[in-house]
Amino acid sequence: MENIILTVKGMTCMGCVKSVKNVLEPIPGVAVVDIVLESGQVTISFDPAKAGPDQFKSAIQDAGYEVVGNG
Ligand code: 9UX
Repeated sequence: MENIILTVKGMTCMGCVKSVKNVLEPIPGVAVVDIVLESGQVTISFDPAKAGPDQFKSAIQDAGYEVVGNG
């Protein structure tokens, strides 16, 4: 298992947090998604053999939020 932290812009309430969680959690290989609303930090624990950062970024962007960086 590997961890990545993405910084996401545009989440303004816990509903947004839930929306982002809901698009990431079903991705095969994703084990844990932890989101801090205030900082926009999205921590994803995943199996690198099955999923990766590009896929996470696309899913977040498709949900209507902006990925502004790693870490
Ligand atoms: Mo909260 Mo996010 O009511 O788009 S869900 S602002």
